[in-house]
Amino acid sequence: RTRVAVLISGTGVSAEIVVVISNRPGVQGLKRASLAGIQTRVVDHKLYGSRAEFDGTIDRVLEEFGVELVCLAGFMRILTGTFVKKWNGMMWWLLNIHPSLLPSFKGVNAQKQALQAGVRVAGCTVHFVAEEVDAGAIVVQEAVPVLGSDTEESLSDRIREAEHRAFPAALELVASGAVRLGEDGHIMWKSSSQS
Ligand code: 3YE
Repeated sequence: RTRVAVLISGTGVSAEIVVVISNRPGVQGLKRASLAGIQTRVVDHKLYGSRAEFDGTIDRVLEEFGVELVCLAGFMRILTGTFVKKWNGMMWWLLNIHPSLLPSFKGVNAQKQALQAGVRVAGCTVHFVAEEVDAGAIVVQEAVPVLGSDTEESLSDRIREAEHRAFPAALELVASGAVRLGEDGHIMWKSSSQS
């Protein structure tokens, strides 16, 4: 089975995980991981003088745990090109979940952006991490309706439920080898697993 690490900044998500790493101490996702018997580490970005040192420390924790697949699940830091190149190469994989149907509404407050744009369909996207934020190859998307009565909170809740299905689905596709990142940065589907 593929050894998975999850990086969080808040509540995180559930999966088959060898370590959960947070850049914020004391967040709910760390408590949930501990309760589930999963090892946790805090790498507090505030204690590092540069992004390279912060990413270097995360890199060492991932190596220590023999991680093969890294999931960014509500992790709010931009990763350096060096880190992305190593972990999103041919040997290891780096996935992010974003609360919009990319390429719409990149960046922070995607749900608020969707409400302000007046779209009737929102959703989430699991993508391979490229150096450019929220621009990597898409693995899974799930759509949800936007209701006339929606607030940022109610829409975020609906999108989060979709995320809890989309992230495990994407993990399975990547860990099983059904889908991989091609040399050109595009998705490659193993023949017959196209869905
Ligand atoms: N890094 C790269 N490419 C990606 N990180 C994430 C996705 C992704 C990535 O596709 N290279 C907003 C982060 C956006 C932001 O400006 N963050 C600040 C810190 C803000 C805070 O700590 O609250 C920063 O300086 O990094 C994960 C999602 C990133 C979301």
